[in-house]
Amino acid sequence: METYSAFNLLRHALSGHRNWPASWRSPQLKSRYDVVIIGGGGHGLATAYYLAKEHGITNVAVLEKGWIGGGNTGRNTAVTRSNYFYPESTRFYEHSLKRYETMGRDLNYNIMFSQNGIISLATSRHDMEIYRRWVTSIQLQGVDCEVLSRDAIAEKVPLLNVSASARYPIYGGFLQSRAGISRHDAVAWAYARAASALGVDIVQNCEVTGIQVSDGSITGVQTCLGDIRTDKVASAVAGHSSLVAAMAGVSLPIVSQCLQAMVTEPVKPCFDHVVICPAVHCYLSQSDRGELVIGGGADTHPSYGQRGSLPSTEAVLSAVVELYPAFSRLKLMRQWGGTVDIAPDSSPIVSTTPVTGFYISTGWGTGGYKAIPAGGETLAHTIVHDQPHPLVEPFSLDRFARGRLIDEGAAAGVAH
Ligand code: FAD
Ligand code: PYC
Repeated sequence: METYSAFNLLRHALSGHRNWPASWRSPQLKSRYDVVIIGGGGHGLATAYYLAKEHGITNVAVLEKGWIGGGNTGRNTAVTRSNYFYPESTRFYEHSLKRYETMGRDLNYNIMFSQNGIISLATSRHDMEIYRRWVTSIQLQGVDCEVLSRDAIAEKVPLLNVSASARYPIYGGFLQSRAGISRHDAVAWAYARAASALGVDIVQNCEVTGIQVSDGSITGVQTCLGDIRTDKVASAVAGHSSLVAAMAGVSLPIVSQCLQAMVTEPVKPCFDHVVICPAVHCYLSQSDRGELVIGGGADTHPSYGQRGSLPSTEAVLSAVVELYPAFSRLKLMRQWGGTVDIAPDSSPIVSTTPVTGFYISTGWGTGGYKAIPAGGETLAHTIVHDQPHPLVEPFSLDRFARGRLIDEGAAAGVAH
């Protein structure tokens, strides 16, 4: 397997980019694996990588019904941050953010991670009160975060309408400066290449159609390419989690909804940070290509559609032009959607299940891109030990029976 080196880059550039080798193998499906992972998004691929890298388990298949990274991993807006409200969430997402900070080196892949910071806007005095407590809670975890005055925000985001007569008056906000954005496809490709190099089979166009359970334990899966025997199956299928878990007889408290995003025509650099305004459900960043990347809230009805409704598009764009009047002159170039998996407390579920050998990674909702490294690492540990990794012990499925919910509705605020 070829790695990216200056020499190879030059060699392929001079030979017209015609002979790039495949980054991962296209293996034949085997009839038996030690672990089968359903879903070739970031979480499935990262789990496979950590199984091989950290635990030496390489007889692993990642089965993807479409193409890898074709689900939410290739459809998100790549915001990566750890400014969550509850300590267990901040701890988990901070671990993930640290993994993002070294991912380029760890996987020898340029994921184009720009840590330009995220600013959350307050549009009322009450928002500011909450933000002050929120920042204190984050700082107590040793994570970078600071309250910003309205003037400080005006300086950092000059195109924001901070006038007192604005429809959404700005009272201030808070900043996490280590937050950032990266190239989402690169994260999927980096994990795929590294996992494949360690022996993991990544099989695309392979839909799982059934899960075999005998006496409460996993015995295999059925796929459109044939049956596989295995004792361990992990589901990492985002918005399709309830459907896949039902194949094993497991019921999940997950609602699938469409979340959309859109980009404008490219313009010169004018927007340095990710800026999020939870009160009006809208966030923006500027891509390296110059496009403004815009997103908002999920559609309010459950759906497996990957397009998003026009009322949601209209709501987010009307908020954008109120907050940034200059952007009303930009043309919208593209819009798309993904099916997100939302748990009642807006927190993830990384867990064993009542079926022995069946594990789930779901509930990532509108915020699981940032969680890919930590999600993969902790799910791999959970699969190997049949016990949750300490970082995800609070995020087990049984929390819904125990009533130990971790309500991150506010921290996931812009989109849930
Ligand atoms: P996915 O990437 O969706 O992968 C699941 C895979 O499972 C899919 O490829 C699918 O084809 C496959 N699959 C499904 N059923 C089967 C089957 N039966 N057999 C085989 N394969 C199957 N998160 C952030 O942190 N920051 C953001 O800025 C952000 N913005 C977002 C914006 C949008 C518009 C959307 C839609 C999401 C956003 N998210 C964001 C959320 C984030 O994208 C997801 O939480 C994350 O990508 C989930 O990764 P995953 O690997 O679990 O799922
Ligand atoms: O999780 O930070 C996030 C996010 C921002 C936009 C969508 N999700």
